[in-house]
Amino acid sequence: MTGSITIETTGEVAAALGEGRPVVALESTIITHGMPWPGNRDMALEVEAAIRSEGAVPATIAVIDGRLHAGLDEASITALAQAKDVMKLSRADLAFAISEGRTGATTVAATMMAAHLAGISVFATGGIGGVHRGAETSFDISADLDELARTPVIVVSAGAKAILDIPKTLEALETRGVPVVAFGQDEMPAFWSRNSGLRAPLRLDDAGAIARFETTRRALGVHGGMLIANPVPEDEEIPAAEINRHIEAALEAARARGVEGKAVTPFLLSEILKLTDGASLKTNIALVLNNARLAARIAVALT
Ligand code: PSU
Ligand code: MN
Repeated sequence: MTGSITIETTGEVAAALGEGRPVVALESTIITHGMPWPGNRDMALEVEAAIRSEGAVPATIAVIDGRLHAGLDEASITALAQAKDVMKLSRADLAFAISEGRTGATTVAATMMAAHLAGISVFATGGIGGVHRGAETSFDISADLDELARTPVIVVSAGAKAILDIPKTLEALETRGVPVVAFGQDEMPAFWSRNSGLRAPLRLDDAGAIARFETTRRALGVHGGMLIANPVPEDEEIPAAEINRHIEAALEAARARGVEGKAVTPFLLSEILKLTDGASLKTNIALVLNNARLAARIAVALT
């Protein structure tokens, strides 16, 4: 049997897509696996409000009881933020959750797939998955990187999470032909902090320039997505030297407990939350909000 999947949208999302108005996709793994309740629900709702206040429509992506949604109402977001046993879905298992009637949160990779299917070309998140430290032995490289190479969606992030190997992540993106654009600075940001010590491959300073780059890529027939690396606001960052100590401790805890596979990223994020006494969560929320605002401005500039 072949056919197409019905995407459930809210009236707000359906109307915007139908009229060609700007829409910004949002992922849900950050809600279910990235932050604890109730901060996760507050973050999800604040991010939606930030997108609306910039003149775009938010579409949070998730699979609920086997149905793929692009746009969730407040009650559904609240339910998802408290739900137990939610799958973490990437390219490998998005269809599995649908065929088995399961509930799953979408990672960057699965959110890009769903956004593209729904006709949404801009997506805001916190940090993408990438090449993990020690990947030369663990082979742990996020499917987010291959998705960026193949699916035409602009992903607005605060860079790759600093728990990763950022130089190797940049190399892997370069190999795959994914443009990485730092926003408003020369340096690649590192999620909780504005600095990584690495120069970003490209730099642009306003949403209009990003939209022009995207339309030029399309005109050239270049396939695939692009990554915008938007530094966290200065007054909300955790300086690199400070967060790096906690990252080292969290990585050590993960090794000691033998945490593997899909569990690695959620485990590290929750360890760092404990080690920083909640400061990492405050910064995480601030950077997602900052990315949502920029994504909305890019979506507006594209229409
Ligand atoms: N950024 C966050 N919190 C998260 C993630 C990113 O601030 O929870 C999620 C994203 O959904 C990303 C995923 O796609 O982590 C990467 O997981 P993995 O390394 O297992 O591919
Ligand atoms: Mn992995």
